[in-house]
Amino acid sequence: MSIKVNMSRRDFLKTTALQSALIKLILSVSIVQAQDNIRLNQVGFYPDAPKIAVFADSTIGEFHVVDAATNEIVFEGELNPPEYWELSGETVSIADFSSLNTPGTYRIEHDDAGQSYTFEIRDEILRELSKASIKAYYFNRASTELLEEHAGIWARAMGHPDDVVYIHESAATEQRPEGIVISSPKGWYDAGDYNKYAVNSGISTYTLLAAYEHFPEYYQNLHLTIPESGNGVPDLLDEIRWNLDWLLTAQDPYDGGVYHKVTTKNFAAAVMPHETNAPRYAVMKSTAGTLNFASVMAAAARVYEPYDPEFAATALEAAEYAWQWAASNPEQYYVQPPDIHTGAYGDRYLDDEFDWAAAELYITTGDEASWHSRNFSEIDVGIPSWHDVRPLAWVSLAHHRENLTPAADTTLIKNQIMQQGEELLEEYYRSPYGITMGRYGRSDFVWGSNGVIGNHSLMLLQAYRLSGDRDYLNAALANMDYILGRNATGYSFVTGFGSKPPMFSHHRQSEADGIEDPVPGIVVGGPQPGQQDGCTYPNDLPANTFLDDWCSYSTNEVTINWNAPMVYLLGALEVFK
Ligand code: G3I
Ligand code: 9MR
Repeated sequence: MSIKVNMSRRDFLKTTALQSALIKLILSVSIVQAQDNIRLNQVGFYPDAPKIAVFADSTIGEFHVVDAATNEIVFEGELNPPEYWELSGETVSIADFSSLNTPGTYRIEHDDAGQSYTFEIRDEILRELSKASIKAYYFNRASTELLEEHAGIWARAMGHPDDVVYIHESAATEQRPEGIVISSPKGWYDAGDYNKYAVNSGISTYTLLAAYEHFPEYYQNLHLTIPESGNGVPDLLDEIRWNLDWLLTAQDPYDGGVYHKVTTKNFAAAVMPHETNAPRYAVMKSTAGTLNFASVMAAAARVYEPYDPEFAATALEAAEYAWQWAASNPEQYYVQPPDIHTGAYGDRYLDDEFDWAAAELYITTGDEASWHSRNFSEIDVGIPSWHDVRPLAWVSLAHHRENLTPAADTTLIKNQIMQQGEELLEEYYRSPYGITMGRYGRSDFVWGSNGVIGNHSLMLLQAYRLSGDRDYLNAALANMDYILGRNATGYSFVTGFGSKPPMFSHHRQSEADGIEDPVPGIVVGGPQPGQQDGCTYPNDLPANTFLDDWCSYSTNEVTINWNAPMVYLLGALEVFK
């Protein structure tokens, strides 16, 4: 661009300002693009752990790592040969700078690709995120106001007292006919929506209980600044209790069956919780909801025993009552009534729910009848999800293997976990991104794919805990890198963490509160090609179909069951790093 010599000073200044703005714009655009093309954990790395960035666009040649404060080159390396990943349609190359282990703040540079976001190397790098991922549950509490001293700028009024919940026609019994009122307060909102679902509560609450059960000392020292902090009970258990208290109210005291959900008839508009006052209903008792309840209560009975034996006894009794109901009603599949339009969590295959509940009851009570009620030598492992809870039975059995009665086959238990771990590890070695997503092909990229990778990691960590082989741990850590930016979209998928986090998640509170930053510590659903919401996506590749937009509830919503494995993973990484 040239400047005309005969222009006035004012015009000259204007032109120069324009030019420099243009130059800045061009520079910033190219930096943004470059940052998007170098995918790495945008939060950072533990000093002694593997450190990897992934370059898009078939990049080759040398890269270097630069100290962000001094601009000094502290590491030089060569990109690995590019490889094609069919699930993202990209050819990517890995930059490995694992041997850089001096704490500091850095960025990566490459002559063609430009520079990455800055990141840190330090001890306890995931500690704040570990806390925030649990605090997310506090932010989703129903039936309470969030005070500024706990919630900061996200303080809000109480929503959904749920002391008036109507028995829906589908749930009517002689003792509790249609339209009578029960009280069913507390609990966490499921997700971006404000309803409470027993099935999804099952896996979510269990996974948090497992985090505590497996790493009690870590959580005894993790302070979350919630209303119960300082009451002598670890904050994580206080938070879980909020949901257990709700779940207990979802059991029909007359027969032990559990309502599938407490819900409005339709999804609320994008308003704050206290701005919705549509009636709430307890809808149909289901075998799936009841068995999830039984499993969680049986596990809770163990975990709360040292802190509140009375509650532990109540939980166990409730679990056994639920089990009995399910045994006499094994095929009450959830059917969405015609006037109810909220989440269905429908599941027509319930063997896994029976397996899981039997395992939890057996572990807690030592009653061999529970073990023998299922044929464990025929039960697979797999990856946990709200509709496949078999693996959770194995997770609990493996953790308790040394205290089981002789009926249990501890070799089988160990082999099952290790086989699952090895299956995932193969993909970690093979994957162009160095992650386990893609082990089960396109089907890893379903609605809630970030929950899928979280649960891959949960299983990898069980294999690590049994074998001590750090490759399993490193694979789980790599999956956390994926969540925090080493993925095909270039986003860190957790609100409030990383340089490019989601800002417009499908979370009603975050959408409605008028605060720029969404409620932090929440992982969004993640890429998947279904496009069930009808939004306009840039492409339909499984690992790339993602939109940071309120519109995108199929990729950008949040839920308690996707955060839970992330909570577990973060705690485990902070313990084992
Ligand atoms: O199981 C099939 C699998 O066999 C098939 O290969 C695959 C191909 O698409 O689909 C699988 O089913 C998917 C199912 O989840 C299980 O993963 C469906 O396509 C998919 O549409 C379905 O999505 C569920 C979604 O609700 C819609 O029902 C999500 O898992 C579930 O997390 C989500 O849950 C919602 C609640 O209903 C309401 N609250 C928010 C929450 C999160 O969005
Ligand atoms: O907001 C709802 C979200 O929480 C659910 O997961 C999703 C799928 O069941 O549905 C969303 O609600 C949408 C509804 O299904 C269709 N109309 C638009 C709603 C979102 O604004």
